[in-house]
Amino acid sequence: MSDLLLLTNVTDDMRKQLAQVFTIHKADDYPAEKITHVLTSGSVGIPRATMETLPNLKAISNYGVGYDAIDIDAAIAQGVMVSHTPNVLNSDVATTAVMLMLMCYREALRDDAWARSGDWEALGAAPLTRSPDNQTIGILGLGRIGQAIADKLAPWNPTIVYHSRNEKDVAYKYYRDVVEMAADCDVLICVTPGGVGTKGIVNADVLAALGPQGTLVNVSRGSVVDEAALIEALETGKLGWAGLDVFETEPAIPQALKNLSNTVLLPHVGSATVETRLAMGQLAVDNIIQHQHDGTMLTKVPEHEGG
Ligand code: 8YV
Repeated sequence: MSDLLLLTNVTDDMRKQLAQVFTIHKADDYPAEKITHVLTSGSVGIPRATMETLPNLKAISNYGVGYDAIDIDAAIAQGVMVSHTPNVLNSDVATTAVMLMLMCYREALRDDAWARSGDWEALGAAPLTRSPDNQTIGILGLGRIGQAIADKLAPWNPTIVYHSRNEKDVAYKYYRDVVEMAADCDVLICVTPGGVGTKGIVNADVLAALGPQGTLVNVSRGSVVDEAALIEALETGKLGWAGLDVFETEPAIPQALKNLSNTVLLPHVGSATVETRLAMGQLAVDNIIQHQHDGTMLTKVPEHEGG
């Protein structure tokens, strides 16, 4: 049996399948020279330094679509194949993005509190909210999840625009410049991969361009948004609202974001439904078991294809 280093929590069923093929080791005690396979998650990844202590490592299966916590260049240089779990989570992450946008527009948290607290009886009707209909919505990173978000938004009759590294063959308007796009948008939805290439791409200028009536939604990685600039913009009214599922130093969330009434905060649950986590877990297991059998993986990261 080959030796697998397990760096993330898995379900009993995943563990059972893995145990048929691998001797499973946990992060606190493993024989470095024997490890050939690693299973980790999007938020844990594997530090480059750890990877370098595993001389016989051949494959890493990432239980998540985002793999910015894995140093892909170092993995490829070490001859390690890396897989992730694309597609199976598109729908639920897109739902999370739409939900955050709607919660901001319709002040769902404020009005829930209004109903629970007795304010309705004491003060009367809650103040009016804004309609999410007919808005211009910018998608930052029009990949598979970005497209799913655009599709799910259709009933609200939006004008969809986008920024990606490269222009795509789609009907939506493309912006090369993120500030220019933000200036034309009511909502900016971040769904671009994390990592050095996108760090702080949503900066103070982008937030100011989005403006006092603007809404930021982030379901990608906390690193994509300059969080200090975001807090300043929300506190001073330069930006209207923010719906956030991810944070720069999660699970820690700055107290300032918690104190604001124009934020909706979620604990990185974009893909966290029973159905989707089952599908992601199965794909992560299938990838690592297939590699053990024949040296291939079902859903290798695009860098292996030179992408
Ligand atoms: C998971 C994610 O929460 O897939 C991703 O990239 O961010 C989420 O779906 C993450 O993989 C859990 O570690």
